[in-house]
Formats: sequence, structure tokens, C-alpha cells
Amino acid sequence: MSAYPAKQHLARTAANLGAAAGVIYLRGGETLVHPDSDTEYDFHQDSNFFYLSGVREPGFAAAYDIGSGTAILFAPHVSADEAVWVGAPPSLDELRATYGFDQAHYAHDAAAVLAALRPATVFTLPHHRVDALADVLRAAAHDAERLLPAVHEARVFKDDAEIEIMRRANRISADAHVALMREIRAGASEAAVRGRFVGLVLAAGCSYEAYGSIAAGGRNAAVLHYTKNNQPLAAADLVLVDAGGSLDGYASDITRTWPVGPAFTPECRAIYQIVLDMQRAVLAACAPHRQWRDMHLLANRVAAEGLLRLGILRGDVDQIMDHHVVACFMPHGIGHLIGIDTHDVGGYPPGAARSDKPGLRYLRASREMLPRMAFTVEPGLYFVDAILADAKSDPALARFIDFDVVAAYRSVGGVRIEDNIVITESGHDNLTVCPKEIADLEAIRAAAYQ
Ligand SMILES: [Mn+2]
Repeated sequence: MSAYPAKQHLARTAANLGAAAGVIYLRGGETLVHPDSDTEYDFHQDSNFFYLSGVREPGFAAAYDIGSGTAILFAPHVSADEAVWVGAPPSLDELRATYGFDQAHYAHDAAAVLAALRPATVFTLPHHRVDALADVLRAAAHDAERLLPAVHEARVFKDDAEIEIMRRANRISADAHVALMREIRAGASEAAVRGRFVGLVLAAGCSYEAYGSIAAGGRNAAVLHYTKNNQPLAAADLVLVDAGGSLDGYASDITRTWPVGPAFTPECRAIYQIVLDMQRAVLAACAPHRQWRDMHLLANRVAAEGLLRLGILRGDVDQIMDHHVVACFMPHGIGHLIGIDTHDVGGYPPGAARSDKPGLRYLRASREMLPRMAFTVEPGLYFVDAILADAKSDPALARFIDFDVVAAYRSVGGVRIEDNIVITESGHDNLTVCPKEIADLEAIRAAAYQ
């Protein structure tokens, strides 16, 4: 694999910063131990540090001299005693080459190396410790504000190397989703679904789950962030599986919903078809210069039309939209930026205001779609008792909802379909290649029972 493009990310971030000179200093994450124990927590690198260094090991720091474009890596020094436990570390020269930096030094030399550059300004992230630089900062201005929005804006636009990692993360995770569809039968535990998924993606090279997987049978899918994952699956139910592996520092975030038995019940099929229509409509509209919030409103309109056909909603589609009635059934946004983090940074650039309208307040992004942005597209419909009870007591909403028809669909629980896309010059590139058509899912599920 070619080197991670950390130096390009440093240069892009420096350009966003708009400073002609100065030094960027970044501190990577450290290992943490459980209280009163020597057991370490699983190490997760600081996402901004990873983006600007490519390093996924603890104890590193990095710097970038904006004027000369020099990228400097600071590695932890491993003593001979420590090396007995953790293995012999690579040399500074090997580290410099591995990460594509211009220089590599030990972390304890950072202050001396940076002092020699005599920076007028040192730019750091607000949450990064700078105690190692006390001497440097006595002679320089310290700006801990401007770097964060500069790196966030750089992270929004994925380069080819990042897109290819995300495509592989999606390939591995989609294959694991298909394996579950082929293998799981009624009576299996939600825990077995999650366990099998994690086992498959780790075996295929992922470091860990990108987020806590959701394996929700039947009514459990009406809990948006269901994490208990410990109930048996019933044949008449759907199972919603929201799971993605993290590969080489990048998340995937895929949801598939399919019948636990060999086929959809009529109620499950009807709701599933609407969600599929919502996703199809949004994907067809995902292209440069469209507004992300309009994708959310489009999904809501397709949902309104589908729920009207089933008799769950009644009245006029424009009035249903004006009153945000669909938010009772899709109480989340149509998707979010994705990258190093599952819910990636940059959804609300400086100046973008968050709407407080019921249908829009959960949107995790509100900006113009541009090439190289990566989004999830994840429409869903859910029958959440608490939300529907509130709607029933609110005359402005209740007049649009037929609660007797709702009762007939309550057992569906919830349906979500989620793909990961990258905006291109002409439209989008769907990174998630994983079955979702009803006929394809039923063919796979029927085979699972043969
Ligand atoms: Mn998601």
C-alpha cells in the first residue's frame, strides 16, 4: 500500500488556515489504563492527528513548518527495557519513510527542533497538550483556535487514497452483511448476529467496529440506537443490522433490514418498499451543488406519499410536509458525512445554522454537496410508541395520522437502509455494494432455510 497522504493533508490544512508562515504542532493520543489497573483501554488515535500524520500508534507528535512545507514527525522513544514487552521499534529513518515525512525525531527533542525554526506563531488544536513546547511558546504567539476549522474543512474532501480505503472498508462490511443474510435463522440471538459480523470484519483486516453495531429484531428496531443486542430473533420479524468495520483508520456505516424468516410479511414488505423508494429517490438526486437538507426533504416527501398509499397518513402531501408529520416516523436525518469518524466532521461549516424545525433539527449536515464529499444515505421508517403517543395528543399532527392503521404496522418495528456514497463531478459513486432489493433479499433468505 502506498504511504498515507499525510503530507498532502498538512499542506491542504495549512492552505485553509490562510497563514503564510508559522508552525502547526499536533499531539497524538496516549494509551490509557483502566483505573487502579495496568490493563489498557483499546487505543483509538485522535482523528485529526491521524489525518495529519497517518500514525495510528500512541505517543507520537507532529509538526509542519508552513513557510517551507516541511513535515516533521516526533516518535516516542522506546527504551531497551520497554522493547522487551512491546518489541523493537522501527528506527527514526524507517518511521520517516513509512509516514512520508521530511524529518523524524524523538518526541523529547520536539521543543529544541521547533525552537530552531523560530516560528512567530504556533498553531495547535484546542484539545492538544502543549506542555512539551513551553520554551517555544514563550517566544511565539500561540493560536489554538484557527487550526480546528481548517483541518475539519480539509477532512470533508476525500482524496483518491481515502476513497479507496473507504471502498475496501465497505466491501468487507458488505460481504459480512451478506454472510449474515445467508446464515442467520429464526431463534438465533441478536448477539450472534453482532458477534458474527465483528468476527468477519476483523478476520478481513478491519481494526474494530466503526461504532457499536446494532442488531435489532422486530420491535427493537424502533429504538434508534439499540445496543443491547441480546434477544432471540422471531421468524415473523424483520432484523435491522446497522454495522460497519473500521479499516486503516476509515469508517464504513451500512444498514440492511431483512426478514428473519424466508420472506417478508405483507406489512413488513410495504414499509420496506417505501424506505427503498426513499433511498432510490435520494440517491438519484445526489449530485454536486445540491443541498443536503433538500435530500432530507425529498426522502420525507417520498415517505409521505408511500404512507398515504398505505392509509397510515391522510390528507394533503404538501400539508403533511408543512407540518413535518413524517418526522413522527423518521425521527433522524437522512444521513451524515463519513470518513475517519463515522459521524465525520464538517457537517455544519462556520456560519451554517441548525434548523429547530421538527423535521430538520436532527440533520447532521447542512451544506452544498460538492465532489469528494462522502455521505451516508440512510432513510428509515419506525413505529416508536412514545413519538406516536405524543402525536396522538397533538391535534396539529393527529389529524394526518390514522392510528388504527398504524396499529396494524406496529409489529414491523423499524426499517432502515444505509449506503455510503462519494459525490463526484457528475453525480455520486456508491461505495456500498450489498443486496437491498426485495426479490434479492428473499432469494438469499429462502436459501438460508434450505
Ligand atoms: Mn449512519
